[in-house]
Amino acid sequence: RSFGPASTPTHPLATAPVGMPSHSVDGFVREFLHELNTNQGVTLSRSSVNDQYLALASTVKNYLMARWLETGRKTREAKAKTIGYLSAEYLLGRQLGNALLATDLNEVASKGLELCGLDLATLRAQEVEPGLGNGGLGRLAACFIDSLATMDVPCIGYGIRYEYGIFRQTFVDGRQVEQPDTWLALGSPWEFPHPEASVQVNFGGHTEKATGADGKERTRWVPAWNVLGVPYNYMVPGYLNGRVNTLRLWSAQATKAFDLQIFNSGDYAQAVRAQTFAENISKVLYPEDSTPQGKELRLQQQYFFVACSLRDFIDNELEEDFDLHNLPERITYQLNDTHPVIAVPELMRLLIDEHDFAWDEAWEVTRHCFNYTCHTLLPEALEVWPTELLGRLLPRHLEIIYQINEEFLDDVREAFPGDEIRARRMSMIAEHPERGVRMAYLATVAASKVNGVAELHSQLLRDKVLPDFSELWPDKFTNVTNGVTPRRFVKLANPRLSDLISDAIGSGWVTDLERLKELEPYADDPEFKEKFREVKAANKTRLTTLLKARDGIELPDGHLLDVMVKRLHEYKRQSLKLLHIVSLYEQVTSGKLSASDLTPRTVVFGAKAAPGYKIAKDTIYLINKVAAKVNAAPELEGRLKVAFPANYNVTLAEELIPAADLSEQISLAGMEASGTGNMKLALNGALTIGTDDGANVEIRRLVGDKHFFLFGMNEPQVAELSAKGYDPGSYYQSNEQLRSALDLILSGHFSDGDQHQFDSVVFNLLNEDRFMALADFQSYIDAQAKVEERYADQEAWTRSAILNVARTGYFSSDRAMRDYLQRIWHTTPMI
Ligand code: F58
Repeated sequence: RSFGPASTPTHPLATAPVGMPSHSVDGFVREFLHELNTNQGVTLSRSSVNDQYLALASTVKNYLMARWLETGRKTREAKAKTIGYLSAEYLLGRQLGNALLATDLNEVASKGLELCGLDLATLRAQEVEPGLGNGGLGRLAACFIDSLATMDVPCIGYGIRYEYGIFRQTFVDGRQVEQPDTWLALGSPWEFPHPEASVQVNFGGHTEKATGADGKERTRWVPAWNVLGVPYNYMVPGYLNGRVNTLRLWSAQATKAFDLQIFNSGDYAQAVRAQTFAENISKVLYPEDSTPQGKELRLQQQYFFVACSLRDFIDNELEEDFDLHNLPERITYQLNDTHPVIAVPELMRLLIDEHDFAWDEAWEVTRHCFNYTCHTLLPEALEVWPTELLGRLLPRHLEIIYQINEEFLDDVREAFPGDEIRARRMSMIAEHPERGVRMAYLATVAASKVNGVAELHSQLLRDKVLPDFSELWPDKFTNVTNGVTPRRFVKLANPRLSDLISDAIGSGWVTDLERLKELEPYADDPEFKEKFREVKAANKTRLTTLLKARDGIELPDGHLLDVMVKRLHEYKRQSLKLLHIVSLYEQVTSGKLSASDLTPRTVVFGAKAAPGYKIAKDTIYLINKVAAKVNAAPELEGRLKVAFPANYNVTLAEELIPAADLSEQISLAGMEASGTGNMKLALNGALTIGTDDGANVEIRRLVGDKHFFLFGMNEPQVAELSAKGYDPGSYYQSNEQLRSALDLILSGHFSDGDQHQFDSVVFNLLNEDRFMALADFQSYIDAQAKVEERYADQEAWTRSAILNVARTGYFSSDRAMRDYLQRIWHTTPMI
């Protein structure tokens, strides 16, 4: 630990606050050209677009720098409580646009660049987004840190600097093919590496008992190998408020131990392999989005970033003489799902083994430091680490977990005397199919608060996933419905709508989204409605231009844009949407339905499948095959079109969402924890067709039944059908429209005559259909008919769309953060 100069500085500039470049166009141009020359080493006339982008990024960083440094100083001085957000994923999206927005530099930059003969949009398009997350969970973390910075709350986001983020999806003959995401290849201007502040992380080995000089027996962990965690800092700017928080991502590097091995063994090649081995830890993001793979490397990743993060705060953020008994006053760790839960035994180990705490003292501190957010209901998504693996990789942690479990089960037995079955049920150690640690139970026991991410989800979490725990500790459980940042997903993504809103109600909504309510009267204002439609139409044109250039996709004019964007998963039921499309195609091509009766509609899919998830990948293939037929059918020309641009990511979301008319949120009730795409689409004026699931429930309550197309079974009905025995075949038999659609797929029509190409998808639907797509089919079709009816009345549709915007301000991540502050973190903003 050594910060600052060795002796007191005497130069006046050495203690002066860092200056900020001027906000004038001239000042900006000077700064930009300076960066181009000194950072990129090129003149403007010889610079590439990448040089220009990198210089622009540096320029914008310079504007944020003084604020960043000042934020750190202010927070340390105030000894304010910090939120330590522990997340294995941050799906950040591009940084430049957000940084320009946060510093109010858009206009200055655009004018300055124009004077240099450059175009801001071209430079922005050069940025490769950091895709360090799979989907909703990772994007939520990114929204939350944006909101905390904007609300002036001290927060450090901790995570992993994956060298390769979520794979780049390509389609080869309609099948998904994954390419590595080389997001760092063209430079990474937003990060600040600090190799000098690296942290050593140990693994493996064994534990020993040793008696110290004081006669006390202590446990010593004798690890077998270690790696270094190198911190990379990223700025997290608040919106126009001068606060810049930090996101600290850890990168794994080989330690000196490996150098020593090179020296000793003389086997250079072997030693370099050891180095590669260490660096593997932060090499790649696991692309599984709902069933965690019990892979050793994944556990290494989890412990790696958590160990670095805990050490970092204690060693670098707290005062040197800080009494760790008071740790909960200075930090509260939010566990983003179970991925960072190994932090619980790690903090216990630090306190007991390295800071000489007694067990009870350590537990007292630990249980006040952590809170846990659960993001799922699928049983297969709950992490269980085999004790064999945990014990081999982290022997001391496994001992600590066993002891936490023992003491916890003593409490259970005391609360429920004689109920041994309950104690076994609640044990953190599962015995089947193999002995393993149930990370969700460990998290629940250690956390002060446990929350779900939407009302329905939190209720099901209490009643179905963790019922014994909620009975024991009813007050531990709470709900915080998710939210999304209006900066990125409205202001940045939809500038036209943002201007229209601000012209009507002022610009306060950007940081106070409930003010969108003030738009309600405009839903009946013909002039506003006309402008609202113009905004949608212009956003569709923007999307059309992009998709043409990006994917060679032609979007027809004037269609209802029907959007289903999310990871490909059976429970999300892309197959149900597909059955709708196939059914329309089948009816029109067989002459049962006249194409002129269809509302002109373009369905846009965006979805990545986990690389090892066969049915999901086959569904992608089927969507592409159906799209090819639909798009080539002359009868459907101008009436129905299916577009599936590859590689849906945050950047594409920002283009698609503002153009959408209809938002598809069609998961089986009780399966989607919350959803956040549903919120983004509603806020951008799309109407939802959705089930009573996740946050859809709350969206519908807020926008009103008339402005939401509800269909399908609700959760109790699903449970009832399931209990009584679900038979998908009976729906196939009894529903002619459904049967014709499925038969058409089975006939090989979409697979060049191959009748078995899509067996995995279709047979699964017919025989198992775990997520009951067939049961909800008719209800979905009926709801789509209502969509078409409403869309035919453009005045009514626009009214509903405006009311969706006006009534969904609740879904700001600022509100979610306020809820966490009040109900979970018990702290307040610094101002
Ligand atoms: C998502 N989970 C939920 N998990 O599915 C979604 O309903 C919710 O809105 C969102 O979290 C935010 O709360 C999710 O994205 C993952 O991607 C995990 C990645 C690692 C393996 C397990 C799933």
